Amino acid sequence: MGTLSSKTWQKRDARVVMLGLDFAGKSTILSKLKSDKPVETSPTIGFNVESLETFRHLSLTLWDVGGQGKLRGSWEDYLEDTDALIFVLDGADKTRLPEAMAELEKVLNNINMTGVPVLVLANKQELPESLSLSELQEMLNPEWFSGRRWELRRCSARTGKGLREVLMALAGLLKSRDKNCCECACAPLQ
Ligand SMILES: Nc1nc2c(ncn2[C@@H]2O[C@H](COP(=O)(O)OP(=O)(O)OP(=O)(O)O)[C@@H](O)[C@H]2O)c(=O)[nH]1
Ligand SMILES: [Mg+2]
Repeated sequence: MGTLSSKTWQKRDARVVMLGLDFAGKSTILSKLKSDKPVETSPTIGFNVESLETFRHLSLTLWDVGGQGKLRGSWEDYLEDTDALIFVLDGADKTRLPEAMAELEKVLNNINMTGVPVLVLANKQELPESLSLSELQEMLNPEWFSGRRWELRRCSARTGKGLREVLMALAGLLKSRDKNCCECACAPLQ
């Protein structure tokens, strides 16, 4: 029988905050990650929080915060001691993407977000009108990501497509902040 070093068994807990405009699909993502069952959501007032056990002995506490305009003022209250941010876009709603990008910029400029890795998630990818990775990448200003690791990914919380990769990306972002990104369509900007 092989032996495993204590480091291998060491469990890591990470605090991850998920933000994005209302209707982007944050709560659907959280539910799908937790139970893999189809869910009906209603707009989140306040937050939902779940503990998730993932692979590589990584456990997450994932905070899903309501994204309606009147609630966004409270987003900064969730950013302290955050290990990673997931910012969810409705990748099929072109008209609201500029608003989403403006909110993302605000969050990234928060003092508590300095150096914090970011996963930008374009949800609803199964919809035919959803934007491609390259179209989305053009909307992201590289300067926002200076000094942090980040990835851009597409997923569908409805079908579950891409969600396993979301967890893998998160694990990678959390594991090493200085390792070069290799799995996403975009390179992290230093
Ligand atoms: N087509 C499609 N619809 C989705 C997907 N994910 C979520 N939705 C739908 O989008 C709507 C909003 O989803 P929520 O998860 O409640 O959105 P939210 O980001 O939590 O919204 P707030 O709580 O208001 O911030 C619901 O009708 C979901 O069923 C997806 O991948 N594809
Ligand atoms: Mg919600």
